[in-house]
Amino acid sequence: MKIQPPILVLTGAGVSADSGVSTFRDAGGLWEGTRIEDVATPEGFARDPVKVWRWYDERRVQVASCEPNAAHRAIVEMEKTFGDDFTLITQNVDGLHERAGSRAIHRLHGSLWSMRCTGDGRRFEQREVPLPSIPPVCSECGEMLRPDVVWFGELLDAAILDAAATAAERARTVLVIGTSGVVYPAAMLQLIALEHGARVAEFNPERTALSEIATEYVAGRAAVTVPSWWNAHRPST
Ligand code: BJW
Repeated sequence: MKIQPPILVLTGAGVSADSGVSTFRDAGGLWEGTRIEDVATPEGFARDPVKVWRWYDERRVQVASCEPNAAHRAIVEMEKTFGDDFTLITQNVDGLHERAGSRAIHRLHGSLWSMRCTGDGRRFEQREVPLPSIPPVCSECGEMLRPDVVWFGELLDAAILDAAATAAERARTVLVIGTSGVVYPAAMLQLIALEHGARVAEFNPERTALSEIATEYVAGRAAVTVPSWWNAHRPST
């Protein structure tokens, strides 16, 4: 498959798996032994904010000890090569793309490193791990803070989603890396790109619904397959 700009890269938890960050739905993943309704819905947070905060803080501690891998770094090279003709859209909240050096990122599902006031909506960056107190409270109004992530049943930021949909419509080449593709509206983006005639390459050790309709399916771990694909397809200088 020839690489043609504009390029769009869509990533999910699998891109960080080789960094030691757990995925959600794989065996041994984050949700094994946990009820999704308890930790990934606003209702679960309303029922037991302390439990939810402990769960997120454990993830923050885990991710803080992980480093970006060769897939994250290859994506940075793509951005440097294609400039404005490159877009990265991630479902991940771990911040590893940013730590690798990616700059133009649309984060669909928020960030582990930001918290939001349940009273006035104010956002706070918080990188300290573990959190000094659980649940954290707003320094301005004293209300409880919540993780600044998007849970099931919540709307994604409209501007981010619009920008993502536009990038999917414009893209000629799309790389879909490490996502099960079962969560909407994120999973719609690869379908929009295909409908608009983009060539889509999927990178995943397991086949997904996308594998059947993608232009190319690359089996294997992202930290191996993505740099190797990029080396084979990067424009020669
Ligand atoms: C490797 C690897 C290696 C392993 N290398 N790969 C239309 C149809 C049906 C339902 C809906 C719909 N529209 C909306 C919905 C409802 C819902 C939804 O999608 N439900 C489905 C699950 C049925 N969506 C929503 O509620 C969204 N809101 C919304 O649409 O609002 C409007 C609305 C509301 C209600 C009704 C209708 C409309 C919000 C979704 C928010 C998702 N949030 C989460 C949590 C974020 C915070 C946190 O991180 O805790 O986002 S859920 C979780 O799933 C997280 C992830 O970003 C997301 C996707 O997971 P991902 O990244 O794909 O991970 P895994 O674990 O699933 O897969 C990992 C993959 O990696 C696997 O394939 C492995 O094989 C692979 N892998 N090792 C490469 N080394």
